[in-house]
Amino acid sequence: MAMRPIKDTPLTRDGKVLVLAYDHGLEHGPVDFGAVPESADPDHVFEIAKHPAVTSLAVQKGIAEGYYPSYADDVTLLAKLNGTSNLWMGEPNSAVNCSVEYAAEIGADAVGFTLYGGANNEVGMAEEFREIQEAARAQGLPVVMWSYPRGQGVKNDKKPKTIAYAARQGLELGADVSKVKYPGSTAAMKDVVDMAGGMKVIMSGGSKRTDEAFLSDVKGAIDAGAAGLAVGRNVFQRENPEQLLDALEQIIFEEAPLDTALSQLD
Ligand code: FBP
Repeated sequence: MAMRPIKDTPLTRDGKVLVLAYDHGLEHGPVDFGAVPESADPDHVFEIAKHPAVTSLAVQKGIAEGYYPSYADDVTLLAKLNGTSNLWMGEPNSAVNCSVEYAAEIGADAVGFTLYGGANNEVGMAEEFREIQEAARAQGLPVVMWSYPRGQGVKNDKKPKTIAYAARQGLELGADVSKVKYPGSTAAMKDVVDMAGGMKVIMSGGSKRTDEAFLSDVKGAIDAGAAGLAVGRNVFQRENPEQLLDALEQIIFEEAPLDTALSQLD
């Protein structure tokens, strides 16, 4: 199936995507930096993002404003335009905290937006997405949807059919890339990709697990036709993130077998 024509740079390399996600300080809080304390320092993660496997770094506005100027020559910026904290205990919802125009002004090459399908405020988030998607088209910036069914309308957000629906929401609402949870197998991920009509689907990294467990999910997603991955904790919670990025580069860009990628790791 033909991929929809989004420009091959800056968000992609050879049509593939590896987003290094670093919005966890807002979304989850300091707990995500406990395993590797340096990871609380944005400079540490911007340095990791210079790895050639990383096609963009996703951050919130404040991190982009404060740190991106020093890395603009080496890192592609994906500005996350909405976000929420773990302190919020209501239905899943996400405040828009940056406009497309301001993101472009501070150097963004692409924009990202979380849609919680199934949440009480899904309608509001979808309307915000409309504004963002149309403004991004006007600026020529690709749009990545964090498509996460969650909330009162969703009994099980890991169900393959729910994840396929999430990818389809991205296609229907005009995203260039939808980032979805991995449904647990290559066959289920293939159904998700098939439902996306040629829009790029990328797998969400999830909480940190062993090298083998994580890379085998990534390999399963790539074998299913996913365009790549958005990953945070499985990279910055490792003592040697570069080594894991080497392995991801082999799986995503070189289509290497899992064993080959695993054999490079300590
Ligand atoms: P991870 O690879 O760490 O899961 O990061 C990807 C991401 O989408 C982040 O952008 C975001 O902060 C986080 O996952 C959301 O995780 P959760 O689904 O646990 O709220």
